[in-house]
Amino acid sequence: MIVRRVLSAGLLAALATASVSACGAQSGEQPVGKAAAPAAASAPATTPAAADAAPPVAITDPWVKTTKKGMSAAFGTLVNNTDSDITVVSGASPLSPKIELHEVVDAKGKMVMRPKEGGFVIPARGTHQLQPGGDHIMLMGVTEEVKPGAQIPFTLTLKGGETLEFTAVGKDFAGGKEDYQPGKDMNKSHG
Ligand SMILES: [Cu+2]
Repeated sequence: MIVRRVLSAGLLAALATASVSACGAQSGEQPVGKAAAPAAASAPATTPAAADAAPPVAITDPWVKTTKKGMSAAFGTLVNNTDSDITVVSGASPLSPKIELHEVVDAKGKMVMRPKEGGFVIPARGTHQLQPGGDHIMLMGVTEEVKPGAQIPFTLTLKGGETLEFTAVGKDFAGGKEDYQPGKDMNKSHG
């Protein structure tokens, strides 16, 4: 009996030693694990499965310029996650019965905005910026005041008939006072 107890104690000691060794080995392997992690994290972005999971088109940081009523504009960064160009042909929002896709052009030294012929083209695997002084979603007749933080739903329609729905946030913006100047391009053809 006594001998067996001694043996048991010896086994326990051996097991304890083995555990410590195992812990030491694990912590020693950690740098390898950390090195492997970024590779594993970046891998999904290039796999077909992840590409299928990503929405074909999206918009990041969408916002609407605050206004009492009348005209305003919505901005954001359009993102194309596909291998083909995507064209946005129209926009809609309950905030404004009439919405146009606008660009800002230099007309004899004066920046004016006008409907963008053909809509917004988002290049394959690229982005298209909508920003003050550039392309924007023009709200022609805002029906209610847009305050900072307001949540405004929008729907953009793509050339193929698909839609992109998003919510833009009301945001104060002092600049971007482009003159609205109906030009020759201003007709019913795109309405
Ligand atoms: Cu405009």
